[in-house]
Amino acid sequence: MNALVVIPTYNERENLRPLLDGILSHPGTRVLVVDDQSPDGTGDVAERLATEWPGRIDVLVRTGRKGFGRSLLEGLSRAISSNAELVFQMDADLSHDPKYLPEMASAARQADLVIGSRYLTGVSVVNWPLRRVMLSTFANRYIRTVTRLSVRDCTSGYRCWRREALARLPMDRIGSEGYSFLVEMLYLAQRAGCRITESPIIFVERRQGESKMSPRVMLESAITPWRLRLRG
Ligand SMILES: Nc1nc2c(ncn2[C@@H]2O[C@H](COP(=O)(O)OP(=O)(O)OP(=O)(O)O)[C@@H](O)[C@H]2O)c(=O)[nH]1
Ligand SMILES: [Mg+2]
Repeated sequence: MNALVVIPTYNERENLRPLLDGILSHPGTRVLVVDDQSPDGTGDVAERLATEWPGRIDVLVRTGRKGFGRSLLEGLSRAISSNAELVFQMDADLSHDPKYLPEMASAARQADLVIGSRYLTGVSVVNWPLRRVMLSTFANRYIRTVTRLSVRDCTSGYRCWRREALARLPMDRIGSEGYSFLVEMLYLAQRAGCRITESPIIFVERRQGESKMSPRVMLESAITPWRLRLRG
């Protein structure tokens, strides 16, 4: 595997070490941590880990406007100019288990984009209350209906791109900032004719740290599918 894993972080200090150890145990992987100057010192933990894994970890400390979408955009843009064959994106909160990296990488032999999917066989999530399951199921159905995306899990942040395919996307057109960023990227990928496939994962809800879900993010999630559809 020749892969770069991009991870946006905000207040994930407890989660970073087990996550990065898990990823880097796979040969041929490197990590780019994109931290928004987390007040809990996640950036310092990342720097320390970088000295323990020489040449395998880069830390990008952002100084501009904070945000999940902006951070991912900056990280992925940097990944495009790397020499990695595959570019992964994943969350830092241990919801995305690094054990799936090899499976997703092998699925990427036949695809430009592999989604680590929770919805291939029922709903594969651990520790979600029923209302969260219902919200996510509804959100995915809503997105698929409005945008006509064919992927089952449109909001998964665990993805593997072939770098050349990622480089072809018009990422400067992306208007979303929160988690809708994920839907918008998927939409661009489908429009660009990327071969998209899904690979099953079991998603585990975070134990440490806090969710960054806000009313503003929810509103953006409701509007984005319509914006994408109307823009065409
Ligand atoms: N750099 C950066 N990363 C962020 C920001 N907000 C969230 N993240 C990271 O993005 C990933 C996903 O965020 P989460 O808070 O886990 O979102 P979620 O999975 O919808 O919510 P939970 O159910 O609480 O896990 C995590 O790695 C976060 O640390 C941000 O403003 N800046
Ligand atoms: Mg999470």
